[in-house]
Amino acid sequence: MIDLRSDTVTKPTDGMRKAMAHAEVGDDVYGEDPTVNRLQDMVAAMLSKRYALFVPSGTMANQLAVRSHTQPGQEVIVESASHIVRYEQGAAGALAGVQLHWVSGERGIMTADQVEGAIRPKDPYSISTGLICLENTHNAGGGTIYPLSTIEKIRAIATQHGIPMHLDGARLMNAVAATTIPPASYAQHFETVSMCLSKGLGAPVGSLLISSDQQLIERARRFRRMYGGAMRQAGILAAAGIYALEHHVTRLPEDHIHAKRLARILQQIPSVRIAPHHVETNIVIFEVTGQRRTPAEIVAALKQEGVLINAIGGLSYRAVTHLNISAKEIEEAGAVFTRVLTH
Ligand code: TLP
Repeated sequence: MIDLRSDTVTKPTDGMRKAMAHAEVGDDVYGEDPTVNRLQDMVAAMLSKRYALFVPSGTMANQLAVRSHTQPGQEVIVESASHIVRYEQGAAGALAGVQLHWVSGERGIMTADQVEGAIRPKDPYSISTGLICLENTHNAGGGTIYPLSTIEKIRAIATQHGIPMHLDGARLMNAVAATTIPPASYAQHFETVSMCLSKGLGAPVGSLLISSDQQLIERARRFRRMYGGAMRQAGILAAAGIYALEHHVTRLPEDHIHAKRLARILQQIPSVRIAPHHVETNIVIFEVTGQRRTPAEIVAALKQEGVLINAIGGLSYRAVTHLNISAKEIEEAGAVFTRVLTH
């Protein structure tokens, strides 16, 4: 089966499993897991920040940021198709008690003017804006990279209004691989960054919340406990993350080449609508038109031929490349798409 549903489906390699098996561990609730501490230090240094907190998932990292930056009753500016809006089960409202203010970006990218327009006036009756969140790369936008110049403009506005910024950097390293802009150059514009080890980097579990603000990280540590994310001998998981950072970052451009190749194959299919130049990293989003079949039937027909993808609403589908997908499998998947979608 060629599994293109997500880059979350990767399996740990033998080398990664060995690193996990031999990890030195301790109780991380006491701050005594040397491998967790090493991973946290490593990621903080990578982003030129002072602290990092290891958490079970990207969702938890985002939600700790939302909860730690804001007070219940505040508003958070987010892009309308962002992960925080679409895929976190309403946690910002349910757990942090904030309201989300959606801004519809172009393939997930908001402009500085849009963000500025969404900031509430500071008067006694308006809701107060507590946080601005960006997502880089933007998942539902099609793995879109936030231009650094746009981030800089949004940052300037946020500073002017005294509003902190959080980056959902679940796939920050894909943006780094595609642009060669160092992770710290992105991170410098945000009070907090979340980063996932379990997407393109290929670790089985784990994300980090990264910041230079000690008080904020201590608040996040308490909320991590509240949300059930304080783990014990988590070094076994952190070891996989360290291995991923040491071995799987430099290979990310391969996934981007595969995604572009897949987009070009899809472009040749008459029923498919796709702009290959919009494929910037490892996510390929496309539409299938003129079908009598439902999206679920199309997904099932592809599955029968050995290719897994996700239908993501309307006429749209998502295919994601990752470290368990080879160039040969892209060609094989391309042939299946051509066969199944030409009917
Ligand atoms: N995204 C998953 C699904 O939840 C949609 C995927 O398959 O792409 N931020 C971004 C931008 C993400 O894409 C994801 C995962 C997360 C956060 C959450 O990470 P996890 O799944 O670890 O909670």
